[in-house]
Amino acid sequence: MAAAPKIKLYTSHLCPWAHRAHIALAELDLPYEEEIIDLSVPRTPEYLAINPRGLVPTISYNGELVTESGIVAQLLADAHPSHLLPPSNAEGGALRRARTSFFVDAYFSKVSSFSTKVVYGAGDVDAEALAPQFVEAVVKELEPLLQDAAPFFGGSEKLTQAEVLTGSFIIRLLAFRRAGLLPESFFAPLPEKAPAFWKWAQAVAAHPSVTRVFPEERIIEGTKARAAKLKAEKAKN
Ligand SMILES: N[C@@H](CCC(=O)N[C@@H](CS)C(=O)NCC(=O)O)C(=O)O
Repeated sequence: MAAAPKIKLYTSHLCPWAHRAHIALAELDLPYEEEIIDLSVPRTPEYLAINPRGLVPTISYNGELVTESGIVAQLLADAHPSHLLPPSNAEGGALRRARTSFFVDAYFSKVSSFSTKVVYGAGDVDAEALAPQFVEAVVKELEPLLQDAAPFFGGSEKLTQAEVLTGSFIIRLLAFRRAGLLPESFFAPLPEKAPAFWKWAQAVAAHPSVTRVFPEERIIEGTKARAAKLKAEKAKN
């Protein structure tokens, strides 16, 4: 067996993008060291030398620095072929990778903005007007792609790259509901109108690789603080 890679993850446990890397590492059972980057203060020159954009996550993989969560997750999946994502030269692999990418793209380009607007709009957006648009987007864009979920994407019993890339956002969606940051109107129609999505979302949010790094109270506190900051900045302009 090949030696385990030496991995260091520069992360914040509050960040959904960094959370993607944690989910992939958990699912691939890869040991890693982590360094927590405090996002509440300016980045140190040392961290800016590691990631000039100043964002988390960054991964050091056998000494090579890679940034951007989607690319970090891709590197991990490609370096460790597994149930997450087949190699492109495996039978059916290229098509499966395309289906996975399409699902992730559908979530981020067609669905996520409705909930994000409400959560970070700090009361300044009409949540009740956005809720039916969110539900409609879930029904139109995601529900058809989850018909064979078992309970994970593409008929998989185990998490896949689709969940690595969306799971941190799905678990937050449900946590924002519990915290009252998203109204019931976002969720009430889903069990009936998008039963496959609803079942999938519950399974994703309960999976140990998704819950492993998820300090819910701190995340809710941080989300409220960020929304308040954005509101104050808007009031100034
Ligand atoms: N496109 C980036 C986004 C990463 C990102 O926005 N990270 C946030 C935390 S969730 C960050 O590092 N923000 C720096 C800051 O707030 O100053 C990725 O996917 O890795």
